[in-house]
Amino acid sequence: MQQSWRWFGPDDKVPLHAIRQAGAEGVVTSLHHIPYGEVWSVAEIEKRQHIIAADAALGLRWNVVESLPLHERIKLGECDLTPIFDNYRASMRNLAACGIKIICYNFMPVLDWTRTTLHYPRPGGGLALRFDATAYAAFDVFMLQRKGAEGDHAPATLVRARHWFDHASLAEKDQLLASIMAGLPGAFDRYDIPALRKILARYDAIDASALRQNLKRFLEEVIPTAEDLGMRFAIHPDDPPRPLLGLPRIVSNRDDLRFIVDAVPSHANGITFCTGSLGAGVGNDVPALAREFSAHSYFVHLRNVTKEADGSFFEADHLAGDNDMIAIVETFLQEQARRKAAGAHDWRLPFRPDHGHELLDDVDKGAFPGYSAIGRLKGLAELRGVMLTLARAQHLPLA
Ligand code: DNO
Repeated sequence: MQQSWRWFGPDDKVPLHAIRQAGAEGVVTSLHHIPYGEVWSVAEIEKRQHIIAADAALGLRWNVVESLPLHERIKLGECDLTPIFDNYRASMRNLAACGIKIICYNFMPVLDWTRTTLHYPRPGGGLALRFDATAYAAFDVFMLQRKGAEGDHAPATLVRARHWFDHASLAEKDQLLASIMAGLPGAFDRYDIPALRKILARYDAIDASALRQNLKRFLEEVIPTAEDLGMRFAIHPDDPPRPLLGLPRIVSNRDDLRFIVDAVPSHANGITFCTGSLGAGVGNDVPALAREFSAHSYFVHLRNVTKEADGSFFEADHLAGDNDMIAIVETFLQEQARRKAAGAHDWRLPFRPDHGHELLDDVDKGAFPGYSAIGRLKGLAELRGVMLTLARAQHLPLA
């Protein structure tokens, strides 16, 4: 599998040479400075490519786009979307012209990944990302004061949430809002509470089936172009995989993934198999999902979570937590072997160690939440060990 590493561009506190030291060669990036919905020009794409490849000794190249973001209006299905789809296809053509063929995107309304704490202490002083059911309920019911929100939380959680809200300082409440908003790295839209209420209201009439139709429409607009260009689309699952703030989420479980791959059947229409996002879903058997959907997966995010009884979870070490990472990796190595045997030129599956704890000198370095240097280096090293061992034992091609 192609060892890759997410890099947020020249503003990323983790420099390119650190990627090489960690042992990755693929760089996963996005043009975060271009507003959603505008065209990515060849000049801007090449500029980023040149920065990545500037020091040839590092041997790095941009292999996956994460993400080519969707304008919110595509998810909302609002107004005339023709110019937005045209722009999206123009960006696709420009990326393909530069040799970049794998596009990761998501279809989460309003928010991307969502956590309530970015610095959850682990034994020894490492820091992890955490989603806490109590803090989330306090935000939803008492800070946002969303109509009907009480019904979306367990009674015992509501009692704890009320207590949290009554005792939290203003700074703690601000911190909670900032943590919830942190999942939009590099994005233009950051919401305060009034702005969040406004954007949520635009989704009032959109339930899960309407959102699914909007996703299907998007796929119908872009997948034929992707086929022509030899591109692979890879939708990222919802994180966490459940409705949030009353918003529907439609990339959360087996049925959702099935709907997506069947909505527009095509080798260009695939999945980013994110073990951490899917792994936070109580009903998701992630190794089984990997077996079922590996043939549709064009990009893999490897990380783990530990779930708690009330719906909270935190990000565990890459090889610890609730999901059997060894079994999952084995499935993807076998899928690579299958692709290679079938003669596919792009049989190597890019993966990245997704998120990492803040460890040792990571602390206070100001990297994007989840995207520390040492924490991810550790995750990648562990995963590489698993891959080498499995590949040798089962005579599977590695990369
Ligand atoms: C979290 C990431 C997501 C992902 C997007 C893809 O760290 O996995 O932010 O990049 O959802 O569009």
